[in-house]
Amino acid sequence: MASENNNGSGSDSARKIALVTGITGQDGSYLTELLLSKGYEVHGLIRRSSNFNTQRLNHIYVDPHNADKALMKLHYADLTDASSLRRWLDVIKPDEVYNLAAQSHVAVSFEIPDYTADVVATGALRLLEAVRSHTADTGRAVKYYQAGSSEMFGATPPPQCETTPFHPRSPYAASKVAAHWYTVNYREAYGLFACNGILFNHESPRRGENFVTRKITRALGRIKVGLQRKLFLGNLQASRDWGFAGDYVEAMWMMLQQEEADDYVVATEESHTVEEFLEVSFGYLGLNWKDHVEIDKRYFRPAEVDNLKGDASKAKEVLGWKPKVGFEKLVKMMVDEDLELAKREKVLVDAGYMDAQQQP
Ligand code: NDP
Ligand code: GDR
Repeated sequence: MASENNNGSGSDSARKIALVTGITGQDGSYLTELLLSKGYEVHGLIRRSSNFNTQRLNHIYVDPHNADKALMKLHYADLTDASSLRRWLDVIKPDEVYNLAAQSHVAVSFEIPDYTADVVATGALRLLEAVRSHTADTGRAVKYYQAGSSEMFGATPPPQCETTPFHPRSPYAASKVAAHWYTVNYREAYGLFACNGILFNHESPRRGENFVTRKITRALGRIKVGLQRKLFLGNLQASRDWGFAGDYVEAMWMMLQQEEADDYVVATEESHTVEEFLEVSFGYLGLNWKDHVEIDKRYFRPAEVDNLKGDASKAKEVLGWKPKVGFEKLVKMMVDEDLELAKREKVLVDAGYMDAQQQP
């Protein structure tokens, strides 16, 4: 699906142009929908993969040969490749850059710490430097959004707001702290319009299947239709402030529409344990999670973040942002979609087109 040519913006209209890294991820797909609905031309950087990695964008994609309607364009690049970042900035000439790309799995960051730091921390620095040098050479103004995380607060107890000290508990979280301070530094040193969104966990039916919420709802759908019996999980007592990804990408956009660049916490201000997520989701389908869940020590982390609960007062007051989807609605949205997915899988399994294997 990615463009093989140097087909940059080529647009001579008054449309705003956005450049999104991590466009194939959960947030990238929601942000692209939002920006297209606001009349933007959206350019996404995608990395080369042996399989297509654009499933979350299939419903948005328009063949680039249909030039008038194809307002989302994809280009190969990588946050580990500085030259590709600078080149696409020069070609696309964006008004806004959203840096969403990351090795975003906390547990996996303990397995591949070096790579995680390269993409999450140094990758952000590469992109900031590309934006800085592009603006210096061209005199253009470019606004930059950095996808920061509540994981940066780590061991610091809730409620967590913009002034709460960071105490990261994983290579991923430490890398996000570095990216946060690189962003602040480029704002202070070069006057770049650069914002950090410190977003608490946000989920959706498009969430990656090895994050705990989606792992639960995916397994639950399959258990309900008889394709799976057991679900193996780690620490059920961790507490998270879970919101809906569709709400959170609006906050990203709002940050870049302000007069001044600043940093904002984005959260629902409610926290629930993994066990509560199990209660509500299994209860919704009339099942008891205790009949299906087993604890597997493999899913415990070398250092855990016990309790995250944000204070989003600043985003509410300054941006006028507030979440529309609460915890129960989010859980039900995810369960409904994954039940439908499991029913479709069941048809394929019954017809012999697919194995009834458990999800990893
Ligand atoms: P995902 O894991 O769903 O998406 C990550 C994206 O980054 C994917 O498009 C992925 O590509 C891309 N990517 C990974 N490595 C590279 C690389 N080396 N070069 C270029 N692109 C790369 O994350 P989310 O959408 O959930 O999150 C978006 C951002 O927000 C991330 O930075 C995450 O750390 C951060 N964040 C997320 C929160 C959440 O709760 N969802 C909360 C706070 C922060 P591919 O599809 O090929 O894998
Ligand atoms: P998190 O999300 O680490 O908060 O990072 P995840 O869903 O992976 O874990 C949440 C909590 O659930 C516990 N847990 C399990 N987690 C997973 N993945 N798998 C399990 O089987 C399991 N069992 C229990 C975890 O220990 C943890 O306490 C997410 C990512 O999107 C980051 O990129 C983002 O920055 C933060 O949210 C905010």
